[in-house]
Amino acid sequence: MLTLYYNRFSLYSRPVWLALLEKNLSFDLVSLQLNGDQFEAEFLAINPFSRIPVLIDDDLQIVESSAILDYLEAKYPTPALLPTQAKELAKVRMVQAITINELLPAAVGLIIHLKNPLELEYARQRAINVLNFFEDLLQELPYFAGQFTIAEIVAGTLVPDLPKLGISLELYPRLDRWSQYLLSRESWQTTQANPEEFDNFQRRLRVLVKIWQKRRRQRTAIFAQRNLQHNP
Ligand SMILES: N[C@@H](CCC(=O)N[C@@H](CS)C(=O)NCC(=O)O)C(=O)O
Repeated sequence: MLTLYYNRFSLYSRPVWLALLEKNLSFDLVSLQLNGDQFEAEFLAINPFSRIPVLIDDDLQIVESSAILDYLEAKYPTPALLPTQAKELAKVRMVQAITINELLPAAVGLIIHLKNPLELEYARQRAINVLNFFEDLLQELPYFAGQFTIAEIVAGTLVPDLPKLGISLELYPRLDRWSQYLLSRESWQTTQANPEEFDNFQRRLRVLVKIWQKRRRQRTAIFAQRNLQHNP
């Protein structure tokens, strides 16, 4: 049996949740609040890096969202969420990495830097840079790689929400059409937050990010201290 440790609003967890739904797998969900429960010993035994998602498959514990997505693809290849053609695979991996490395930090910046105009503008520019790139890459195709893939699953958890963060998709008609289509899929309807939930999530994230950074610094200091005691 598959078990996914997640949070409904976690931008890293949602692609895994979507992949499980798109592949029609049965699975259990265990929700973490991320208000400190990720630092409890019980969860650290599952992921010592104190992050979600984690997928458990019998005696196997998999951390890191990309590793989980690859595992699901290899173990449950139908329906396929990765293309086999070199060019199409490159497109999927580009969209996946750019979403995680560029768009996700930009979206977090748009949420947490409300009172810092310089940081806010940087986050806006970063998001716009990604949108321009994705609009070109999508061409007139329904999906980035011609078929529904992990590119949709990963970028599709963020791009459709950008208007709620003040970045309209009007200038990106291909991405806008693509987003509307994804939002109509059953798996998106199951996992998508409604506007009120999304507002609450933004408020919560502003507080949580500070708690996570503080707790992580404290844990690092404790490890360093222990290390010093064992190796003076
Ligand atoms: N590289 C990891 C990142 C996971 C991650 O940062 N997850 C966030 C939730 S979206 C988390 O668990 N944060 C808790 C924390 O930082 O303490 C992955 O791809 O799975």
